[in-house]
Amino acid sequence: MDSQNLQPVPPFHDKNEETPAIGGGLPVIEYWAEHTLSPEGAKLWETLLHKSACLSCSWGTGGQKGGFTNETGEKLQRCMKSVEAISAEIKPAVPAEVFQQRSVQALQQLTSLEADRLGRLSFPMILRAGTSHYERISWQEVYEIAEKAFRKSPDRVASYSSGRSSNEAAFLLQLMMRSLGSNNLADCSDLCHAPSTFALKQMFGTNTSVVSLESLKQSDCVVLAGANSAYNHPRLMNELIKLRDRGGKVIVINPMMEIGLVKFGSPAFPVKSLIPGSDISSLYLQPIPGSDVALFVGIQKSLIDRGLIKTEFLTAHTEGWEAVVEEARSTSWDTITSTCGVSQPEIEAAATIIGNAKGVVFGWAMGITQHENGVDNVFSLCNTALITGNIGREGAGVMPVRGHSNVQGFGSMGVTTQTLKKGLQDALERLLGHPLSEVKGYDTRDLIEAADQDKVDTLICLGGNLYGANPDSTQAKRSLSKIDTIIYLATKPNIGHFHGLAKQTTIVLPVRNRFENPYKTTTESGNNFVRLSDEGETHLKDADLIAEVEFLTELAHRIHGEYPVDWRKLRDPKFVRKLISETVPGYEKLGTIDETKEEFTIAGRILTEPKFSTPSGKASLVTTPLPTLTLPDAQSFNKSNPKGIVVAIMTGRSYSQHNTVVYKIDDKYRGMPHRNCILMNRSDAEIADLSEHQRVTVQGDAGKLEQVEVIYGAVRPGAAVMFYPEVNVIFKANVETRSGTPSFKRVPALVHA
Ligand SMILES: Nc1nc2c(c(=O)[nH]1)N[C@H]1C(S)=C(S)[C@@H](COP(=O)(O)OP(=O)(O)OC[C@H]3O[C@@H](n4cnc5c(=O)[nH]c(N)nc54)[C@H](O)[C@@H]3O)O[C@H]1N2
Ligand SMILES: Nc1nc2c(c(=O)[nH]1)N[C@H]1C(S)=C(S)[C@@H](COP(=O)(O)OP(=O)(O)OC[C@H]3O[C@@H](n4cnc5c(=O)[nH]c(N)nc54)[C@H](O)[C@@H]3O)O[C@H]1N2
Ligand code: SF4
Ligand SMILES: [Mo]
Repeated sequence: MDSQNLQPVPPFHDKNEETPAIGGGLPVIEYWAEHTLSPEGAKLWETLLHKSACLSCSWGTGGQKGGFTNETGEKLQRCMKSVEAISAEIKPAVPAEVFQQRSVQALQQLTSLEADRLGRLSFPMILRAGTSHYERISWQEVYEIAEKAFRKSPDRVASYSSGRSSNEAAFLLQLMMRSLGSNNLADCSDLCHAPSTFALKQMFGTNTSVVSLESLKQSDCVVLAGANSAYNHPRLMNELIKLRDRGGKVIVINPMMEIGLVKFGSPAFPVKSLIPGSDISSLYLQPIPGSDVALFVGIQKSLIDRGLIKTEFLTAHTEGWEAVVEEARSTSWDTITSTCGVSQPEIEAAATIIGNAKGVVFGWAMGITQHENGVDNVFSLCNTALITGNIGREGAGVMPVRGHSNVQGFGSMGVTTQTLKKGLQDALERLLGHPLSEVKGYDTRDLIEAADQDKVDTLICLGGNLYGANPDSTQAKRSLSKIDTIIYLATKPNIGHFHGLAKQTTIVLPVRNRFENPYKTTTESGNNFVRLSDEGETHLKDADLIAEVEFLTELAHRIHGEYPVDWRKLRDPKFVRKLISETVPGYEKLGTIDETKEEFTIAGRILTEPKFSTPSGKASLVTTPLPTLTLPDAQSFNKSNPKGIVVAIMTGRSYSQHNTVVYKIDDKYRGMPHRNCILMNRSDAEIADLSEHQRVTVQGDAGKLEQVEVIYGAVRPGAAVMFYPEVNVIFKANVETRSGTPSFKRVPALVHA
């Protein structure tokens, strides 16, 4: 196969002058140099070389093979995001005077970046009702308050978690909650890949990627939909570069032309790639936000029309395929192209590549999941994999590209409100000595809604920023203020600690991060690989930090005594690992990892033959209705002065942030100079009589942002890009009903002068 690009440039490529010609490239090296040669450099190197898993994304790097090595033993696999994350963690402590002198009201004025730059949290603190300042508190009092707060009816206590903590902490959290009889285990994955988990379970009986890194290396085509991996999973780019080198093809599906998905300069290939950049996309399709189902049905139709589907495979190993094929056949090209905004020849070009490839891996992230029909999006993508027989063998499959470095581990450990895998549920019930509560727990959105209705008394947050991550910041703040007690465990202050305040008592507890724990911990990557992180030390002198496992076991002991386990013994996570190995299917090897140090791929996850964990052993295809995508008119936002243009905003990450934590204000790779920008197509701006750099108002259904700078960029007309968490103030939660995930990628808003 020749490796030429089918398109010289993507259709909507009209970028602004500030956008560089390639993603990655020299700025990455400059960042490395700037940080590793700075005064913090020594500590940074020490941490990079420490045997622990990278803090940042789910691609997974580091662990026992050392800081720069991936699971297949390849070197130079540590990216700049990793340096960014470490650099934020090795900052000095927030000086005690900051909290003595600044009232909470003053702290609320801080931006996300300013809150993070305060430094590391280093002592437990409390904000009591009727007071204005956080004050230091003893651990003794923390435990007393927490124990009392958890002695409530199980339906009125809840947890929220973010995927940076260890498997051990995650397992303990859910066991503590389920021992209470509560299933209220909200998790950041509810806002993220929950639609993938839901759809994969229904289709394949599994919750995660079925592709290993090894297997990805054998594919000759990758379809990357709704994922800006050049920024968010940079080491995945090395795999795409190598795939192009071996003659393979990459199809990118994204309404925005992300420069790093067109050409990427990777430091792993200093000579051939770093400066000139390597070609990534062979074909770049730019659908209307939220229309991926139509695009995939179009690809299926074209495959069917040209006899490129694998009927034998479908008959032998799947169910429900006839209806999917019939649906694609009977949907007209007009309906397809007008729904997704991609032309028939472009769709056919994609089908030709997929249909002729030897092995296709379909990868996706938030552009697919964060929609009102996110589950259908995943269904339609997986249907496409199935009808072409691209599953159940090496070099092919479906690969959700996950978020946080251990978000997938949280799911495996049972931190979820979705139905548990049978094996896990049975094991937990044996442990507890009775069936798990059948009450559906609160996922993240349910939690906010329940709190808003005064139904929650106590909340524990293991990391994250529940306030900042949710839509409708005004509602999030109001809801949290109706909860009596909130306990935040965190490494660093964030805007959630200042805005997400409880009615009576808000406690913020400083925890050790992954490379500072006094014991070993484990994490699970998006590729189903379990990594072991060594114990380490903190650089913070005189700090009163706690290890998450220590806090959770002590709290659980106070609440539950010795039921159903000896919690204090579990303070040594070696014993938690034993318990996990006996409870979580596929995790058997965790029981001996302390002796063997052997990191492993979780049993039963990677599909190398078409045998599925569904009741019938076959994969199910599911029909996917095409979405009807309309935007409200200007009048519905502004009755008196309906001027301007209504666009669908894709809210997400800038180049320099990790979720709600902002590291730098600009986004060099999209040419956006600061956070308060809206990137839009020039033609849309002109229709609305707006010009580049003009300051405008962006009005959503929950609020507005003012003085927003218009930046022209390579996004298709009708779509726009803005950054969270700031943008979360303007829109209400519009939730995908099966998974609970908000539609962050199609936020209708009026842009006007
Ligand atoms: N550096 C860094 N790395 C991270 C994170 C971070 O914040 N910073 N966050 C981590 C987490 S928790 C997550 S979940 C992942 C997120 O990783 P991504 O999902 O890659 O991140 P997003 O910024 O949400 O952007 C998704 C992409 O989807 C595209 N998109 C939007 N709408 C649509 C659509 O309707 N269809 C299609 N096909 N595409 C669409 C957007 O243009 C954007 O390029 O990254 C993880 N890694
Ligand atoms: N508009 C919009 N909103 C979104 C999204 C979007 O694309 N658009 N994306 C959504 C997605 S995909 C996600 S995953 C969520 C992210 O939501 P969250 O996971 O809730 O938020 P983060 O910003 O990742 O949380 C960062 C905080 O975690 C704490 N932390 C870091 N490391 C540790 C640790 O080791 N232990 C503990 N206890 N705490 C630690 C630090 O205090 C830090 O401030 O946001 C969602 N919200
Ligand atoms: S790709 Fe992800 S896991 Fe690998 S070094 Fe970069 S941030 Fe860390
Ligand atoms: Mo995420």
